[in-house]
Amino acid sequence: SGSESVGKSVKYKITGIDPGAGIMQATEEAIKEYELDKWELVSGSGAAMTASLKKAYDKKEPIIITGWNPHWMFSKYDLKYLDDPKGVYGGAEEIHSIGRLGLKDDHPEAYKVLQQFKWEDADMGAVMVDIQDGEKPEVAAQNWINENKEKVAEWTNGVNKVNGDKLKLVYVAWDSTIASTNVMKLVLEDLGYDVAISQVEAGPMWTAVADGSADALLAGWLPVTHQTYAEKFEGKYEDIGTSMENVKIGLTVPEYMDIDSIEDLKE
Ligand code: PBE
Repeated sequence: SGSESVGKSVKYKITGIDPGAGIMQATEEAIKEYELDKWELVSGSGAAMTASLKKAYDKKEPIIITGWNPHWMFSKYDLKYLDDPKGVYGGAEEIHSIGRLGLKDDHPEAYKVLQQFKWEDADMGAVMVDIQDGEKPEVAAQNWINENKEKVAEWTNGVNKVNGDKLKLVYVAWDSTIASTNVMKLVLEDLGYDVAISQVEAGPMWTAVADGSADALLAGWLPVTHQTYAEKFEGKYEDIGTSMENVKIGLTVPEYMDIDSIEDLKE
């Protein structure tokens, strides 16, 4: 049957990203829930996954990846999410800005910016596409800021300038998070902060904010994607606000593949 050939054609492999990503935990869960006994989730990185996607896509070969929105791959390629009738990947997720305890008292101006920080899929997408097209992250971030002064003015509305206060943001090398973290770094620097951004893995990112060694992270995907981290560190961080609504994670395939649901992977 067609579905049987899908499994065989990809050697029963789902091409994933870094092991600490929430979407990896969700995919392990999906493998259990949908009884995909023959299937294996292969870990790697966001960059390795999109390289594999490009290779397969250029030859119209089958591939199954762990996808999410916002992501530039949806504007570069014709892709679709596989239906998830069991709801393992959740529904509409939100991106939360998560701060260390005490951030509001220590850096009230930065805290206020993070509280007022809200943008859309298309905004983050523009930064991501620019980076994907070869621009340095900080240049892509500055380009977006230059073109979106009104939006940035809303984030900084009523915020006073500071004088070189140090801040540390932690992030993971997910394309979406590289975009948001670079934009926020420049916005805070423009207000007078001295901002360090530090790239780590997902677990260490949450840990750094929970133990106070970093001030904030911008990629708290909730309620499902980072549920394990949010529960593990409950009471040790502050959920400052939501920067984006209606984001999504799920198994993703090129449109040319003849499957529509995770259930089609079963046999
Ligand atoms: N992501 C992008 C992350 C959160 C941001 C969907 C790859 C994750 O799965 O944890």
